Amino acid sequence: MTYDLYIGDRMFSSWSLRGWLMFERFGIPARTQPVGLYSGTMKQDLEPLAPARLVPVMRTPEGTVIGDTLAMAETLAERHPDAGFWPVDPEARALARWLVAEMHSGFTALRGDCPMQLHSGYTDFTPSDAVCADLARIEELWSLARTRHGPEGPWLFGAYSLADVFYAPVAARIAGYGLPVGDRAAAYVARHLADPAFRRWRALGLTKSYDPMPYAMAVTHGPWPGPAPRKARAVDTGPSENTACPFSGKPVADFLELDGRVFGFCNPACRDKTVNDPEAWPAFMALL
Ligand SMILES: N[C@@H](CCC(=O)N[C@@H](CS)C(=O)NCC(=O)O)C(=O)O
Repeated sequence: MTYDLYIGDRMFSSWSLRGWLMFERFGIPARTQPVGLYSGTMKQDLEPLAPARLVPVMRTPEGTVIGDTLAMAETLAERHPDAGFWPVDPEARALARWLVAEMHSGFTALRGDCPMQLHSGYTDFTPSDAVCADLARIEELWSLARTRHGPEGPWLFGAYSLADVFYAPVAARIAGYGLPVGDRAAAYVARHLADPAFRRWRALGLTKSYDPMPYAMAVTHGPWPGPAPRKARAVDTGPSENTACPFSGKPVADFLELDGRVFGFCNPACRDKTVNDPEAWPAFMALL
């Protein structure tokens, strides 16, 4: 028995990213179940989870359904007290809760004007005064946490915590829209984009294409501002260096090429997420 986690489209669903990081980043196994945020199936996908009406939603191994990221975070922290969800120090923990709560209920200008998209980097987006005010407040909170409780970083309270989970999509917005922040905040944003879990989420998201693109904006698009993935491509045939898929252990049937070497996977989904960012996948990198 394990948890089930219901999520929306990875490229755009900021709350789903938070829900997924709660499991992925703290080593809690979960089966991920897609919900059709843009395909029109959301209502029926969520029907068995009533009264849930938004994503993410989780179901515990015992069958309890919990919606809303704040409730999910507290439930997971309570059920897995040794996983490190919250900082250990009570003062740090109190501030971390404050940061999470303020994120959950605030920054409406940033959230409204800059919907999360993990596809590309916008190069000429001009933030409104209200967005700049949100950014100033976010920098104030980040700086407070770092100065008091996480001076060595790289995360807000030193070690990765729920506070970082809740600000990961904020970092993605700052990067994706090229929003102006100071050096310390920019370094924290870059740390999120380089985080292997965040890269896995994006690599999975890139396996799905959209036409039209949700939230498309009439601004100039550049490359995604995170670390450039190593260049891999899908190829039609093997043979591959490996006979078993690095993810499932099943026989290989789909192939990619990286640096002139061919590797195999048990299905196109395993291959494509790896093509999108090979270094995000430790099981694949172990083959190299
Ligand atoms: N307060 C909720 C927010 C969840 C949320 O707004 N999710 C969005 C996707 S990122 C959603 O389900 N939108 C669908 C809709 O509004 O119909 C949480 O913390 O989980």
